[in-house]
Amino acid sequence: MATISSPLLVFHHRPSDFSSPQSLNLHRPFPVQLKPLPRHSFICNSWVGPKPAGPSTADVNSATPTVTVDAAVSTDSTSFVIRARNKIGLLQVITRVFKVLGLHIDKATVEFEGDFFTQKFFVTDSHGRKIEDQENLDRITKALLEAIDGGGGWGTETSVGPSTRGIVVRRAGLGPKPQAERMFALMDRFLSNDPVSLQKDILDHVEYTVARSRFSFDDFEAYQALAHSVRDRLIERWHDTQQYFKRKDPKRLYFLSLEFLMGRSLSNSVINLGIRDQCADALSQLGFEYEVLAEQEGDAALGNGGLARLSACQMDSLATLDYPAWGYGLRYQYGLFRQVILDGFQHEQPDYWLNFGNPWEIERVHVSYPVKFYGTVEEETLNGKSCKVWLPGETVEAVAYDNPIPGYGTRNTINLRLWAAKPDGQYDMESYNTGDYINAVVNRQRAETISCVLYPDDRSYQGKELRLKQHYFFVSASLQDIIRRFKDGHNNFDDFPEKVALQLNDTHPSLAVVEVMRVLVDEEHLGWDQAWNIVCRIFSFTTHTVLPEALEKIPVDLLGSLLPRHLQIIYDINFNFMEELKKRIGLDFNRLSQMSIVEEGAVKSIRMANLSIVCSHTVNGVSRMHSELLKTRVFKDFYELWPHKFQYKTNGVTQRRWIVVSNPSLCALISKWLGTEAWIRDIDLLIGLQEFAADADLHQEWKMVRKVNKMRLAEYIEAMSGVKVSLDAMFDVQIKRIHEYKRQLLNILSIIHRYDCIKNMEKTQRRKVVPRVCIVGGKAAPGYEVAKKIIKLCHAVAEKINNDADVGDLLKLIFVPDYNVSVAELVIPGADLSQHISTAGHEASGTGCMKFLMNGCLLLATADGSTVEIIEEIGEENMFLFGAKVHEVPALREKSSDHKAPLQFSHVVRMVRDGHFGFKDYFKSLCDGVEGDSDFYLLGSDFASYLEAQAAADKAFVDQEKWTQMSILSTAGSGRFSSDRTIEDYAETTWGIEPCKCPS
Ligand code: NBG
Repeated sequence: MATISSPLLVFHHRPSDFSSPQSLNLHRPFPVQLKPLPRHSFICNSWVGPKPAGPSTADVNSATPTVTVDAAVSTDSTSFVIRARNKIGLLQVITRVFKVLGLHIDKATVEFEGDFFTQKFFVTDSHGRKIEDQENLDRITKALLEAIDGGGGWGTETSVGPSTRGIVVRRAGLGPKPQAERMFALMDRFLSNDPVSLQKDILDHVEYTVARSRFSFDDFEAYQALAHSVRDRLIERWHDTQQYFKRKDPKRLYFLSLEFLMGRSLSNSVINLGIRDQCADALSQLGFEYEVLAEQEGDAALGNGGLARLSACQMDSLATLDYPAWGYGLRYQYGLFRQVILDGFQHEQPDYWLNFGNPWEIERVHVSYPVKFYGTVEEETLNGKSCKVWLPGETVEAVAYDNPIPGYGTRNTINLRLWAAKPDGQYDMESYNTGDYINAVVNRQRAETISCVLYPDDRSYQGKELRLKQHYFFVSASLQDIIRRFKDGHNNFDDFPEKVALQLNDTHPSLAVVEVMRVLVDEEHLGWDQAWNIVCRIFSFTTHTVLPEALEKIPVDLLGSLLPRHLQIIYDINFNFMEELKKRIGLDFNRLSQMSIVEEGAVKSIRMANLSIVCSHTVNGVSRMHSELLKTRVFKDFYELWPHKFQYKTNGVTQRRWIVVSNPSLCALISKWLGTEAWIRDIDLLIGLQEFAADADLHQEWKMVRKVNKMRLAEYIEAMSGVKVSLDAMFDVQIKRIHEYKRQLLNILSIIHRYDCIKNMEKTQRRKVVPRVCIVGGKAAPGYEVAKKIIKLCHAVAEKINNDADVGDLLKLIFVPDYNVSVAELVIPGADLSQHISTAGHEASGTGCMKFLMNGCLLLATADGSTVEIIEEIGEENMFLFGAKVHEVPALREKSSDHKAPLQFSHVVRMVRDGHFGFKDYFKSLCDGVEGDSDFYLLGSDFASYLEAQAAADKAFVDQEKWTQMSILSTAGSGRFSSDRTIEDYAETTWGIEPCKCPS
């Protein structure tokens, strides 16, 4: 139920205002709950005179609003009878229409009927006379209908009042009142983007938003003012897009994800709005540098890793490709922890990212919904039918924060709505009355903990109550919002699948399937079969992992206590599924129990992945290889049962963020050689670079761009670590979350090997060594001991190497602390070589590799995840491939340890064991984990081919022309890995949505 600003409800609270609408404060909304009032609570059914010729019986059940004129009912005024579905702010809009047309409302009445209301307005013209002229009556009726339907630009998503751009009624014959004309004149304009207007806006924000004087604002405050100026422009587009979507009413995609790694917004927004240069000019005339201000922004890190950054890329593509989409997520107060390194050890510090305000969000205090937890379920009889009623034990309020997401080269700006938990409006009078005021307030405040902190484990999900609460809180608020929006224009749930596609981003939002069942059956009173039929047509499910331990399971006891009705529904879904399955496969109990949604183990649990597969129409992996693994291993049984449900969608990343924003020099160079900027929207054009791959001029310019980026990175490294690195060295990068399967340890061991080789070389041999700067970065989950030891080992080895003057520039090892989106934007363009070296069959896709590829960085990789498809695009000869293939892995694991590891491997592990880098005891378990039979991730058996690939990279680097050609071909072949391609594929083959482009 929405808490909204509706004058309808003002009536509810203040019936005495009813006959005098002028006394209503239309601009100051009341935060009260909107719910269809039960019949017995009608507050104003004071019909005057005979009942007007109302809507026909056919219309009574129709969602279409009607406006009728009843001229006979009063001699002094004309009555307009409006029947419409009750929705947020509608009455405000209607009242505004009369006002704008210069009409007077003498009196009004309202009657509620379920979701509908019938409102009667007694109206006179500006001279206080009854309106009888038919032409005028028609105009008013038309204006009202347009306003109610949202077609005239009156209604907005949040009902903050009508927007006047594109308004229809102001040209009506009656003519608006002079005040309204003035308001239109002022609001009818868009903000201008010339430098002078931008300067004025920025300085206004310095003074009125940031509240600083002209003598006392610093770079950060200038950034804030700039951000607010950009945000104003985003809001204009956001409004227009939402109104347009509302008018067109297309099928919409709702992207449900618990994590979004948005990074910074300023640079991305000015690029997508096309005002980057204007902003830079405007600022430079004021004595500020755009780049310096952009650096002031902190990262929005509301996610862990690949999955979360993918969501952000996909939002960018959805907006750019004009899809009618909304994202939903949680507004964590603490994002992903900050990684601080002390003596080489990782420490976690809270990321209170909202400390300095967040200019990019719009707080919607009146868009809030109650979310229920705990309690009991009772059986009641309604209209002779028995139904379940959930009596919750706790209610928390979800408040919306909107984040506009602008598309590139389009006016479309979509919404990412994030929910924050707040105490609800119900007070525990008991504790207040007993005088325990402080405790009562403190208890209520606890509600906020739900959206307080992001869980920092990216792939192990223990059944934690707070985590489950977060999931349901998110799901419940989002669905209330989605269903409310659907009911605004539709009254038959059978149309729901025609209008709504719900995307489950991994299993975190899977409770949504159960929640939709609960709402349809318990609240909308649909039959089970009808509700189930709807559920099965709206959900699609993407899984982002191959690791069984990452598949969420929720203990039944926990679920039953927190969400008692949901557990019942899950049991019912499972019962029906098991019955269907028995008919298909017979009494194969082994298989039945493996496929069951309920796991009967030591801890009886709900398997969220099974639940999602059973209830979704499609299931997909995030690369071709991943999808194959799902079909043949992880969800084999389900694939055999429903082969048609399984799809593959190879991930992609947005070239706007990963080339245009983060590598402007490369962006300019590509546009120059392709003769167009069109590739920024149409990535397939990049292939055109192939033609120039051997062109000497391009080579020179390409090398220059790469050098500039390397210089930027070298400066950063020096500032951060004090280590000066040579620009002639190969910059070799591995940045990603630290995980055993991603094998950062393999990288570090090979660096030790390289160091050892250099140390043992003659002077003449050393001259042939290709100098390297090895850069490693990534966070370890706070409870993941092995990952933390890997970070420490990296520092210990770096300490030794970087301080060894004998080795000098031949080898350096740098750990980049606190790796995040902004760090990636700096590091990726400056990398020569990047490593994606997971054990084959473990990386679902990988998206970092795509960002490096687009930036012309060569890949050193295993044939895992999406790398397999990259090979197809650019050819094996343009990268350095090594290691066991996925089908070889099981046999290698069986092999006895003696056959696996080469001597060099044992030697470097021995160096660590012997304390060559100190911390002998601390590193012992790391060494034990890769030797003998415990080398699960096959570091030993891949070591030899890894060293060969490294040697091949060295060799290629010596021939700079060859290297540059490979680099150009990497960028040229990266088109397939744009999230634009992925999103188009989802839109067409999974969601069934079409572009809905807001006119410019
Ligand atoms: C990650 C996978 C990556 C994949 C991204 C995006 C999580 C939980 N999973 O291989 O490990 O590229 O998801 O799909 O972040």
